[in-house]
Amino acid sequence: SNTEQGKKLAAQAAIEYVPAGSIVGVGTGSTVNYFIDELAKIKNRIEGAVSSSEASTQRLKDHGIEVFDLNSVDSVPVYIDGADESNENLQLIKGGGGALTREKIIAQMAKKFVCIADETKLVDVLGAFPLPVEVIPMARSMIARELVKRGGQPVYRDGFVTDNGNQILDVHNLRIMEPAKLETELNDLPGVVTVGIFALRPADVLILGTADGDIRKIDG
Ligand code: DER
Repeated sequence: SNTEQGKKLAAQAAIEYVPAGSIVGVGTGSTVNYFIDELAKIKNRIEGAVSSSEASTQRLKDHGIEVFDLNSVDSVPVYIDGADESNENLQLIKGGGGALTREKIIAQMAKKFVCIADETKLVDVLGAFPLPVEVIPMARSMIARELVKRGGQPVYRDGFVTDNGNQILDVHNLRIMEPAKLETELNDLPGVVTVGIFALRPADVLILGTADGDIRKIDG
């Protein structure tokens, strides 16, 4: 499909941001899976990777790429990850794949966060994609009520447990006009582990693959 083509193009273009000899930060999702396959072609030029999910870790290992514990590195030169939505300011909605917490941890460490996506992910206003919020199980209903107060329609991702043993609320019906403000507000609620808004630390570069076979780059 056109979006798969766009994802692959963006993933291929991201390789140029990988410094030789580096430990590469790797995100999660179908677009990142294309990136991992591209990274494997240059694996003798890199030291290894740090990963935001068990799924990406397994894929990297299957390609013979060494995966390091994040605690064993003191910096991450580049982090490559997808997004569910991005606005023009490279503020993102992430977490569709449920890996938002570890993704946000590595993004925080990364010197350069390169987001890869097909062009359909670029939107004017964030929120058409339901906002993932990772929560401590006992706080789920309390946080859901807080989200309703803010105009959201939270849906429990029933049966899903994150790599960290927590649960996810997907919040529908939000139009996020001030992403950093909402991220900060929700961060402060007891029981919220991670908010799938990446605005306080947005991407540095957004690479979009288009349906007609081009790529478009937006610098933060
Ligand atoms: O869950 C995530 O944050 C993923 O990065 C997601 O936002 C993008 O997944 P996709 O590349 O499969 O669309």
